[in-house]
Amino acid sequence: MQELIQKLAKELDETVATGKDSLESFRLKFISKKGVISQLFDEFRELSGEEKKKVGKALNELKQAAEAKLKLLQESLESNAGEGDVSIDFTLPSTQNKIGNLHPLNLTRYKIIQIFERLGFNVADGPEIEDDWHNFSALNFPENHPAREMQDTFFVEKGNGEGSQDILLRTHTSNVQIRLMQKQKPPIRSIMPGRVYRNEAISARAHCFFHQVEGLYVDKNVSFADLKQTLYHFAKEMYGKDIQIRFRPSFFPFTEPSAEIDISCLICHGKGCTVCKHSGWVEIAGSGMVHPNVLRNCDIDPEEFTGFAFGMGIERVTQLKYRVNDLRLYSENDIRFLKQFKTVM
Ligand code: 2NL
Repeated sequence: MQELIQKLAKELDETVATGKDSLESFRLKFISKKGVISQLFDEFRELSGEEKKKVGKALNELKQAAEAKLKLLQESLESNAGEGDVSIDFTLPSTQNKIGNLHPLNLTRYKIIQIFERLGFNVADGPEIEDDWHNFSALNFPENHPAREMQDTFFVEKGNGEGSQDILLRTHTSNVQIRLMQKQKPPIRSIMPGRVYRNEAISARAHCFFHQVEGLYVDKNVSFADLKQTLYHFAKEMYGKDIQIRFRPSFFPFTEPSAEIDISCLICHGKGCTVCKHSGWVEIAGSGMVHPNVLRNCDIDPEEFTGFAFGMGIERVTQLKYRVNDLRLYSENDIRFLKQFKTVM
């Protein structure tokens, strides 16, 4: 029995607990009613007086040592809680950082800005909530123009018709050009990208907000030839050198003469398809020579200076470049749509 006590004392000494399970098996083996120490006490009771003297002390020491060890193991396990218990599998693949990409409208906007910056245009910005004068009157819109109706424009505040003006969500970025011409005299060569608002029912082809880039070049001797060459250069940079463009006479209150700009259809290369409605051409921008009244409204003498201006929809330019066939996709935040532009640029 003495030998067994010694052997158990050694084993007890060497025990380390690596978790709740090993602590429990230690308890079962040494401390519990059916454990080895309890068994030894049963056997001890059967021994003769002489023999009891020999092993009694050692057996009591073993029991105390076992109880002390259990306490020690419990404490060390508690202080390591959350560490010793958690097993980390270093062979698992790491969590991937998902890298996003630019929104297609931003891709197009940056591309447009890049093209015009190389031609010496800078970027100007202005308010989206605007007064009637900067959005309509200064741009030579007549008093009764339909764009000034509630059906077409979102009004924020109604003016009283005397001192105060209507306040509205801008319907184009031309308000920025007006503000620029008021504070900066020619030469002016700027583009104005930004969000604009129209009171439209939302569908695949119309939305109540969209994005525009307008451009303005005012200086001495700016001609329609400058306008044509600038936009031809833009079309080639945007869609490739084989693109063709054409100017169609049009009307805007703020330009005279005015022209709509078409590019040759990128889908069918002029043969005729549903995108170009079998005409071979698709509209990309509006343009013209700045109306003398607009220059006068900004205190620029139309006898001394002339200018051209143009405006294009960023959604439209994007649609033709990447064949997006529904305007709503741009603002639905559907990741399946957005991530398709990852490889662009
Ligand atoms: C279109 C047409 C256009 C302009 C915008 C402009 C601005 C000033 C003076 C004269 Cl301050 N013109 N902007 C000129 C012609 C067309 O936009 O269809 N945009 C999507």
